[in-house]
Amino acid sequence: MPRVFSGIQPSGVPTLGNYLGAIRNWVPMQNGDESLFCVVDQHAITVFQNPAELAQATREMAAALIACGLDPARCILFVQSHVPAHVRLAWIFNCVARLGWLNRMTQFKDKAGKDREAASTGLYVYPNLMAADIHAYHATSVPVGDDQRQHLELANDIAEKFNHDYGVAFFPRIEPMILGVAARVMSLRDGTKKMSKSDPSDQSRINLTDDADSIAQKIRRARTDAEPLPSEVAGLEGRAEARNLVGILAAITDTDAAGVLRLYGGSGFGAFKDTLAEALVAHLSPIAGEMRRLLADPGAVDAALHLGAERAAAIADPIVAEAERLVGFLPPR
Ligand code: AQP
Repeated sequence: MPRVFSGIQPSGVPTLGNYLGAIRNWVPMQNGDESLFCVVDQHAITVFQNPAELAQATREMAAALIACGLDPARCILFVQSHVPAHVRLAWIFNCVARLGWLNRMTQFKDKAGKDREAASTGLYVYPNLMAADIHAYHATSVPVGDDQRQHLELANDIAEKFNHDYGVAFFPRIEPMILGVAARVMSLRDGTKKMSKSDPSDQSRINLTDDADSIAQKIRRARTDAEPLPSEVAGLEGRAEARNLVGILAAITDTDAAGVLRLYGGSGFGAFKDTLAEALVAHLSPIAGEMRRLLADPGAVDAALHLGAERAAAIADPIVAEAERLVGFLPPR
């Protein structure tokens, strides 16, 4: 099995989008030292984070990953800033990637908003650090949501240019793994925007820590249109909000949109939303409970992360040292 790497930002509480598009798909990929899952705090500060909240969110994210089924004994679970090899390689990649390539990144345009001059330079070079996260381990398999596809193409362009410039086949090609029927979960308030943990509106998302009442209330208030659900998938065309809710129920009940519409085609949204809320509560409540149990002993979570960082560094340090040697840096010792 190829080496797997994936990361998640501690920029808030993980959402249903992070869970269905990423975390839940990581669980069956656990394969000892061949599977690395990283809480990417250095990516998170590309947008200002309150320091005390960032530290807490980093630990909470690790607890969420463990509660969702990642076992620190069966994979390498760690925090990005604990392994300096990532930023060492990112600097080299800053010098390999071309401005024109970064200018095309749609996530930068989305996150920077209208006032691009005011965005951090970290946000701009974020994809170079992401490429370094992966290539520092010679990982070739990267499970991500659909929104990250463009960044992975860039990571391959960087590797190819590095290999070309230095005349070696050092960094392998990465294969994105875009998984699941809910590869892109959309905001509950706007079916054209993805669900995000940093969306200013808490009503736009389901957090993995939400209690049953909040989940039911958010689903009840989720935006929809006035038509009943169609019986065929083609009938969801042009109905972004309906498509999103159908997709969520499909993902949570391990079926597809056609399977959901076979059962609920012709129903109004009232009854459908009740079913969806019940399914979400049944699925997510045990995760929230396990997170609370883990966070009651923060020292144990931190200890697992420290051990994960040591195992990660043991893989990344020699790879990044070799990249530095290829570039021409004098060996430090
Ligand atoms: N709405 C989504 N649907 C499916 N997958 C999603 N992912 C994020 N949102 C959705 C996937 O979750 C993984 C971790 O993402 P991240 O935390 O590194 O960054 P992000 O994609 O920017 O996620 P958020 O929630 O939108 O965070 P903020 O609000 O901080 O920007 C990735 O694999 C991503 O594809």
